[in-house]
Amino acid sequence: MDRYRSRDHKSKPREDIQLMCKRDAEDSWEAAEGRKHARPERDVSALSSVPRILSTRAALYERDFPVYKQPVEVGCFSLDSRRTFFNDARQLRYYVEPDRKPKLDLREGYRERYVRRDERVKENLDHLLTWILANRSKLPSRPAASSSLLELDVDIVTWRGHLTKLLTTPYETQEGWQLAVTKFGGTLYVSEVETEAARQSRESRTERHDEMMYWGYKFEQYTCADEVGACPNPGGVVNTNEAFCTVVQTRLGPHKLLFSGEVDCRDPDPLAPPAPSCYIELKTSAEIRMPKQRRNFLRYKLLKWWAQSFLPGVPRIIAGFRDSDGTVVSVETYHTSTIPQIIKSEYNSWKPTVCMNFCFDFLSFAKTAAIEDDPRVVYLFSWEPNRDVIYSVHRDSPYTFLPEWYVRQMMSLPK
Ligand code: 0WD
Ligand code: CA
Repeated sequence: MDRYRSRDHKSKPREDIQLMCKRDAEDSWEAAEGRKHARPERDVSALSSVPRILSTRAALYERDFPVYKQPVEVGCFSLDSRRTFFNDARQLRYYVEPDRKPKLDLREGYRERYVRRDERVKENLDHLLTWILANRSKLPSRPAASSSLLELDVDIVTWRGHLTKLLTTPYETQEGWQLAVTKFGGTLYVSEVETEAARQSRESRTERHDEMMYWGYKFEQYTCADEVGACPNPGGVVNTNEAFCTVVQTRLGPHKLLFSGEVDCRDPDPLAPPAPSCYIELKTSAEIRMPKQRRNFLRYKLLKWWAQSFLPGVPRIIAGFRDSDGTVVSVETYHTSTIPQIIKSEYNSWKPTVCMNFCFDFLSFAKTAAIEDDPRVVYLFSWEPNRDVIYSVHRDSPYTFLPEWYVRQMMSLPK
């Protein structure tokens, strides 16, 4: 079945795209073309053409850990309670350690003081694009090959959350994803498209689930203050429109990345290391009582927590463990860099190198697929658990996501 795949992954060139086993390939042809017949025969010539699919099988990505440069913060921005953009850190909050034996009621305020962001509004990359336009002069540029314009010297622009989904894909068994990719000025812009399944699950969310989503934000309110030295204000309103986002630059192998992620708070010590090392990610999770709960926590939750914080170089994750009534009864610090050691002893656990190599290969795959440099063209990459990544091409479709204001302003800056 490994007809097209080299067995010695370590000797493979890094840019190589993992080809798939025959059965996976056939499955995705059916999914992609929506038909069972007239499948093209594979022959040797297929090897030299652009790959049409990418396998997500973990075993294919067990190579050496790829080069991932220490992420550097190049800027930040804030979104206020009405989702208005500010090119500054006004929404950054400061961590305040809770008591040793806390009793934080996460349910308090759910009915009276909870303002939810409207999740039907799809913002795509818009806030990040606004930030790029406002900070163009600070970003590395390269002369464009075919015009008198300056291009961003970046290969990929996206949200951190989209990269997190890529990192966890080889181990994900529940939720698929769709990523829209547009090549513009030599840069690939990657923006998520809500899947039909995700839309249905959002629209049929139960009251209990909605309340549990609130718990994470309530924990932030108990542990964050607006100013250094101030106290948290658990009597205030929880408004999920508000956000502080860091913008970082880094490199994964040859892929130069510029991405942004929401940051919960920072170390209040003014002598703490510079961003992103002073940032802290806050999480809540159910108390661990049974071995099975511990196993699920290590296998699934810590994978997501690690991927999300490793990407932007956030070194600490502070977790509030809650009982079934939604009361935080203990608080634990996880160091992002030591999570791989915590999970290593688990049987059949996840591997950081698999996550990073899959992301690496997906970005290479996207670069070979998205050849046409046109803001109105979208290469739509789709993945469902137990399938390969497939893609389709769309011109002037509802998938187009780069706004006209961005394209126009990027094209109006001469060299
Ligand atoms: O409109 C959209 N479809 C999206 C908007 C998709 C992805 C992100 N965003 C927005 C988010 O609202 C956020 O402001 O982009 C910003 C940054 O996102 P990210 O950091 O790349 O996203 P991710 O790493 O998935 O989430 C980070 C935090 C979450 O923390 P937890 O601890 O739960 O992982 O951002 C928050 C949340 O606190 N967050 C959101 N808040 C409101 N609405 C959402 C959301 N849809 N997604 C994440
Ligand atoms: Ca968080």
